Order: sequence, then C-alpha cells, then structure tokens
Amino acid sequence: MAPTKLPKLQPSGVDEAIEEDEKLSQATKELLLSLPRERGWRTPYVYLFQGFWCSSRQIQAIITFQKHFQAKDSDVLVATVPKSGTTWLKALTFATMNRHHFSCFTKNHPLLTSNPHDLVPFFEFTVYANHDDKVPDLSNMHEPRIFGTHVPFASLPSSIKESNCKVIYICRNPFDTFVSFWIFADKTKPGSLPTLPLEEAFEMYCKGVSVFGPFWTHMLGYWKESVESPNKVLFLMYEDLIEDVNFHLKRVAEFLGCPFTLEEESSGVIEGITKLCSFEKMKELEVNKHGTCATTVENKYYFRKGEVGDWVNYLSPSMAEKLTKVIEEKLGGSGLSFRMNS
Ligand code: PAP
Repeated sequence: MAPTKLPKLQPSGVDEAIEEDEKLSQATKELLLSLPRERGWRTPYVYLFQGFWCSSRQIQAIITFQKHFQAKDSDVLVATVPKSGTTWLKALTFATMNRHHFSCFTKNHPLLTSNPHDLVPFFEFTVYANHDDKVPDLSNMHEPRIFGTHVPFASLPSSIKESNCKVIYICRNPFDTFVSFWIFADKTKPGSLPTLPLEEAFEMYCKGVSVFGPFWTHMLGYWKESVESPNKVLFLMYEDLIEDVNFHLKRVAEFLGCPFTLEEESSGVIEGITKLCSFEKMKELEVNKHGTCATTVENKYYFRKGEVGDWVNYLSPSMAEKLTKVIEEKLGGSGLSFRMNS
C-alpha cells in the first residue's frame, strides 16, 4: 500500500513528531518511512504496522516484545482494544489470582494504593517501552505473571500462542468505545497537539484508523481464537460485566484454573473482589484521583463514567446509523453482537 498523503498538522505538532521520532532506533526510523501514516488521536501520527494502527514508539516496543518475550505456561494476558474495560479487567484478574496473598477484605490490598496498570503492566507501554533491543529482566516478577496488551492476536509473539498461557479479552460496544477513547485522547494528548474534532475522529474510526484498530479486526482476531480454542482465550463483554460482574468473575476464575471454593462463595469473596474493583470504589481512591501510572497517563483519566450507552450524548443519529452499518458489514455473520444501551 502506498504511503498516504501527509496529514496537515499545526507546526507545533510536527515538532513533536520529529522530537518523538528522533529518540527511536535507526531501524525503526527506516521502517517508519515505509509505512502508511495518518494523523494520530493523541500522537502526531499513527502508522499502519502489521495491519493495525499505532504510534512510532509503540511500534518499536512491539517489535522488541515480539522478538524477546518468552511466555510461561502460567502467564495470564489481559487483552483489549483500548477503552473496552482494560483497567477493570486488570483489577479483577489481579485480585482474583492473588486472593490468597492479599485478601480483598484487607485494608492494605495493593489495589487500594496502586492503579491496576501498575500491577498488571502493558507490554507495549511499560515492559518493552524504551527498551530498543534491550531485553528487560522479568525474572523477579511474581508468578503467575499477569500482563496487559492492546496488540491484536495475530501480532502476539509466537511463545504466547504456542504456550499454555491464558488470554482474557474484554470487548465493548464500539459506540461507547469510540466516545471513551475520543475523550481520553483529547484529555491526555500533548498540549501542543490540536484537538481532533469529534466528526473527524469518527470518520477515522469508521475507516479503521484508531489506535490498535481497525476495531473489527482486533475483535475478530480474539473472537475467532476464543471460539476455536476456548481454553486459551476467554472472550468477555463489558456490558455483560456491568450487568452481572459476580457471575462473570466466577467464569474468569474457572477459566484461570483457580475457581472460587464453596467456602469462598459463602464468605462473600466474589462480592468482596467485585466491590474492591468497582468503578465507584476505584475512582474515589487517592491513587486514582491524583496519581500517574507507568503509562505516564494521570490515573484519573482511566475513570470517567463507566456506563453503557453514554454515546447517545455525543453521536448524532446519522453517525449512529453509519457506525451500525460498519459493524454489520465488518462483523455481521461472525456471531459477535453488541448491547448499545443499559
Ligand atoms: P485503557 O484501554 O486505556 O486501559 P479502559 O480501562 O479499557 O482504558 O477504558 C476506560 C473505560 O472503562 C472508561 O469508560 P468511559 O470513558 O465510558 O467512562 C472508564 O470509565 C471505564 N472503567 C474504568 N474502570 C472501570 C470499572 N472499575 N468498572 C467499570 N468501568 C470502568
């Protein structure tokens, strides 16, 4: 595919692009020259790399991740397209897997003082960020290790696909996901980057140009894998968790091979974990009101409304119609369907 015409940016945005790219390795710089690029949502540009869109720094980190990560059978991976419930699922997974070390009822639970993104690091923003060809030492990590990623299934390192490690994917209706990401991008972009107007962002989203998008390819990749290998990939829906998180947490624990015992159930451990990880609880924690996590984003931006159907406050009827058509065209017949309203 030929590189697209360079998007028009304000001069300050171009400066940032140059500054950001100057820190990259020579090999990445050369690779970027060959990739199609478009205006980014919270970075000056996004590039089409291995069939998905992401920033120059993410590409470098993903290449290192693909080259060096060695999965262990006991690893767990929380995978999502951005704004689908990553923070929530990381918290639930961490609390469930570590419940014998940290009771959900104790006052010193790590989730009370750390953002989930610091307890469950992203491969591409944290573990392999700034590690061009330098392999981070993961030997001190507590096992079972839990990682997060937005990388599409097809681009995960082969050791993840070939080992017995488990992948939990959470998917959210594209209407709310779009609105959530557009607001997040605007709040967290460098101040010198101009705001991406909602209408322009929407057109890009429908064309597939969103971070780690097209969203339909991302969802389909994990969906197909979950259908073919249900012991490898568990596919969850944000809207289902909103409706009955206790029920779905039981499924998560069973999938991970650490089901809740009858005694745990009767002593309220499931409810204890879901309460600890609830939007209301997490949003009000000091660390999530004022802290910044390893992704360099202020924690407060990971907690906005946590609702199903907020998109109606942002998208016009014609936009809704257009996105519905895109979903039908790209995901129709796949078996995937979405709940758009609460
Ligand atoms: P990320 O992919 O950048 O890590 P992610 O956590 O997937 O972000 O998405 C944030 C969304 O999840 C926000 O949605 P909103 O913008 O529509 O409000 C955020 O409010 C919501 N969220 C965060 N934590 C929770 C939670 N504990 N329960 C339910 N929703 C949550």
